[in-house]
Amino acid sequence: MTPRRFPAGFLWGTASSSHQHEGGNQLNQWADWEQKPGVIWHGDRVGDACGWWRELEPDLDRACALAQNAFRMSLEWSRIEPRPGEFDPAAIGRYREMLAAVRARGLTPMVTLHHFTNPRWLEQQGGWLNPGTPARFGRYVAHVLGQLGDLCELWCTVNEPTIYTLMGYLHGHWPPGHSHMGQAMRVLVALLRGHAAAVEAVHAAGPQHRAGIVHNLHLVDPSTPRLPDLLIARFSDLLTNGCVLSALHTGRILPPFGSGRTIIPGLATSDFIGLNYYSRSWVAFDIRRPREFFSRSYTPEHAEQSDINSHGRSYGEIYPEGLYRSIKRLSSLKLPIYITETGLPDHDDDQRPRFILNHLASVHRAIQEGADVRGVFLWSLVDNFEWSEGWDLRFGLYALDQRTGERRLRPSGALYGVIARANALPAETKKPSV
Ligand code: IFM
Repeated sequence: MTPRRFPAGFLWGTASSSHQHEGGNQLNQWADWEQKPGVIWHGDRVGDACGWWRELEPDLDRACALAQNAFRMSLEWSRIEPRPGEFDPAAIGRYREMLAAVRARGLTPMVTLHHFTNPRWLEQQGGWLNPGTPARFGRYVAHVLGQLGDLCELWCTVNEPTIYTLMGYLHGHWPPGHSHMGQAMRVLVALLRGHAAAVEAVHAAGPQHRAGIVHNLHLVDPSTPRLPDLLIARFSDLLTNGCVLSALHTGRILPPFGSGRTIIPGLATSDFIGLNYYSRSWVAFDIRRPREFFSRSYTPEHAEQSDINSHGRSYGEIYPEGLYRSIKRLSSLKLPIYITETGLPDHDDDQRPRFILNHLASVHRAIQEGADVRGVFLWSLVDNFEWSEGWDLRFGLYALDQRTGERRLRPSGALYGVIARANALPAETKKPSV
């Protein structure tokens, strides 16, 4: 057997976000949220996170030691625009240093413009429920491109709009802690408007710049082939994936989010799509659950599952075939695809090596069949602050001891380095079962 090669110039990286990795920021809505008792597992705090606001370089060197050639990070809106319309040159200066350090190491930067956090002042004005927010975001992005556009060309506009909406406005596990379907729909549409405004600002900065949204494609499969289960799975998929994907394709917002005639100018002008893939859910029709649209979502016990979260359930089923299916589905958008995140919480690293091999085999298979996948970014280089799950879920290729700041390379990290260096999967890797 020959090794399975990836295309020349394929990007191998890891993904991160400002709030989860930088530390020491008191300016966004999460800094307020973590003061509330009981909202974060074990009462954890983000604290110094991975310390990147002070010093990013040693972790970039670790990325290079794993033969990486790309690095995805996000910018913290609350640091750059701490008061409405007032931009902080010191924050821009720090991001210039960080991006210069990324580039100096031969890593291609990919920068996310909105990764779940809002400046406190924006949140106090209603966040993404405020009709002015998409345009404000567009102005912020134009400022960023003016200040940092010489250091990066690949821009992710909004990270996982469906997850932001679900967690903050339906489940209420994230700020602002609401549970309101009408608000959730408005927020999702506002994030899509924000994406369109950001694409426009990125494009205005020059033809070398490329912009795309990052969608978390959470697969939803019916528990049986019976009609009620099929229909409920279809409906869940529309809410979870279809609404965003069709909007990107047509520029229109489908019912129930819009009238179908709601057109967002610029929505369908992305240059690429970012795919975050982690897991899938199964759904069954359940007449006893009207508040959940008569659906029961679950992971079968026989499925292989990753570490347990604060609700006593696993973070999700480990299902490599789902990445192949997700790439095939996104290919219909006819845009280049970046796997902007995939990964799993696995404290003792006994699942991650196989996870990496099998998920990359899925990527390779899709590419062989013609999918235009340009790169993969694993979540994440170092253990980091996992939002309402705090510090218990460990996604890092490097384990982090928060007390000492010490990093320890996990075997899965070393394996990822071997694959990136070869730009190929080792020959002996078994294909994931279908
Ligand atoms: O940590 C998150 C990240 O912020 C967005 N995508 C999923 C990751 C793991 O849950």
